[in-house]
Amino acid sequence: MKITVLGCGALGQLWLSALYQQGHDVQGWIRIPQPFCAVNVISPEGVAFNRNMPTNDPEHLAQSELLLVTLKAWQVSSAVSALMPMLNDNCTILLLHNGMGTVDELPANRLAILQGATTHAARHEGNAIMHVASGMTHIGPVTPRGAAHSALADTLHHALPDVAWHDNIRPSLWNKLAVNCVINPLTALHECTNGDLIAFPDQIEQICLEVAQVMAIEGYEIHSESLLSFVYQVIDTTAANHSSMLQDIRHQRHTEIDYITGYVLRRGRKHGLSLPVNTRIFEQIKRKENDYERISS
Ligand code: KPL
Repeated sequence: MKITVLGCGALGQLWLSALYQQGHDVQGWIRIPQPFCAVNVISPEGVAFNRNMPTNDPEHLAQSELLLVTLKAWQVSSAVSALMPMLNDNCTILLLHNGMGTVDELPANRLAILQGATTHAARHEGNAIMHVASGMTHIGPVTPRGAAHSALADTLHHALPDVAWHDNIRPSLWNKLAVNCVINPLTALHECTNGDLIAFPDQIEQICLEVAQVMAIEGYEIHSESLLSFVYQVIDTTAANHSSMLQDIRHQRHTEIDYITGYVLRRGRKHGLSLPVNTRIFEQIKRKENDYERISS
């Protein structure tokens, strides 16, 4: 399959290496064009993949059957909108990022768009990407034309298992969103690992209750206790992780808060819900972000 991977960070390199090793014709796409990008991934078993992969070939992009988007949520709409006119009608776009709401920011288009949520954990260590833990990727359509693309789950599963297809992906996206609403801002505010969050059960419960309220009013069958136990399960399985938001704050990068807690607040506001706990957390993260973004601008 001819594939372009947009974004060559940790998750992008993971997919580039996995798809290449599965025999796909794959290139990367990066913001500042270069003839190639160095892909250097160490598997959970310690096996290294090290190779220069081609990047930013417009002909390859025009013929791609899949555009796999591994950017941060806030980078998605401008980067994907810029590439859309160059894609062929049969190209499927798969968005893999934390949070929700990016698909609503894309211009009206003719393309099949899928979104996914993944639990693979990968992080930069020096020049290498450590694939710290294998995980599960759930994908499914977020535009009507996406519904016909379930076979893609098999293709991706062979490259980087496990991948599961969902005709209705939204419940999985909301469950992951709830996890990110708890773990990401709390680890950034308390400056702790995911596992250390068990010291803050009240905050965890209050965040979950509010997210469950929004989910229920949006029409998802949800019990706040099962959401809470799902969140604790992820806290447990990722206990040693430094969440992506904690890393973003530590490196003074823009965070994904607008698409995580911010998305829940926007949906809640639409239904007239006030969500005081998530509102306060959103403002605390924004304040941290604004502090360093103001200094650097
Ligand atoms: O998605 C994550 C992130 O850090 O962004 C979790 C699931 C919280 C794992 O750290």
